[in-house]
Amino acid sequence: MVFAFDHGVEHGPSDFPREFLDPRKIISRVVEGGVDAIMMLPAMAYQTRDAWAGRTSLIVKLTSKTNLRPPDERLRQSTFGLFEEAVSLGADAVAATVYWGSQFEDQMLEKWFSIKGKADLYGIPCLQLAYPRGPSIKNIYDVEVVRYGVRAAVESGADLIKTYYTGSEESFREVVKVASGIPVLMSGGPPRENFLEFLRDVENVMRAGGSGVVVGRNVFRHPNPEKAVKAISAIVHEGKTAEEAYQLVK
Ligand code: FBP
Repeated sequence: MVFAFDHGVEHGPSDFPREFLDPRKIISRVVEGGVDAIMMLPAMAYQTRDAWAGRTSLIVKLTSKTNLRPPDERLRQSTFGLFEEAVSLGADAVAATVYWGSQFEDQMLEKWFSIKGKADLYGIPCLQLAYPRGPSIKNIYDVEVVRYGVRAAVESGADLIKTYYTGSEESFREVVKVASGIPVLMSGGPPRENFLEFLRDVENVMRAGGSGVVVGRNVFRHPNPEKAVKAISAIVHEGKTAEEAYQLVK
């Protein structure tokens, strides 16, 4: 159960409830909830190290983009840190996004392979945020395009794949199948009004053979982030149903 915390760049600070504008506050809360790892950009990982180091695992994400860019340019991720920074931070894994279907796919792949090449030398796993997104893609949650992105992630050497939930256990099983053994994690997505519904998605992902989830907004926008982490972890690690896990947030 990974906590995603790159939103300050990807979406801007308006994503965060005011009490969490100090990143240490939310990081301490999710650590308290027992999160398995936090995925963040290198500078944020460095600045908040007192809140997470020695208490949870770290996935350093090395690419990002802002939504301040013109819409077309948002289909490109830029380098957001050096691989060596991730190593010096003690990263357990590194991550980078590829928008499969973007007109900038080739540039993101160059970054991906540069990171992957170094990560292989150090024996550090590489998580790919494999998001189908581009001018020809009408529905980014369509099972066929998600499968295509996941297959491309496998063939580009991803050790772990984070991608969109396709809306049902049955369709996500097809996504997991195409990963042929590479762990697939669900990307959290926009915050849900009904947390039980979000937990049902997590349950479906796990029943479909998914390996876990990487969640940001549905945790840091939850009124009780520690309990949200505990509930999600109960499904991921203990095989609890969504209804059982929901009792933990009450
Ligand atoms: P969420 O659980 O908040 O969706 O976080 C997952 C994530 O992939 C983050 O890593 C990233 O900041 C964001 O979603 C990307 O959002 P968008 O889909 O708007 O580009």
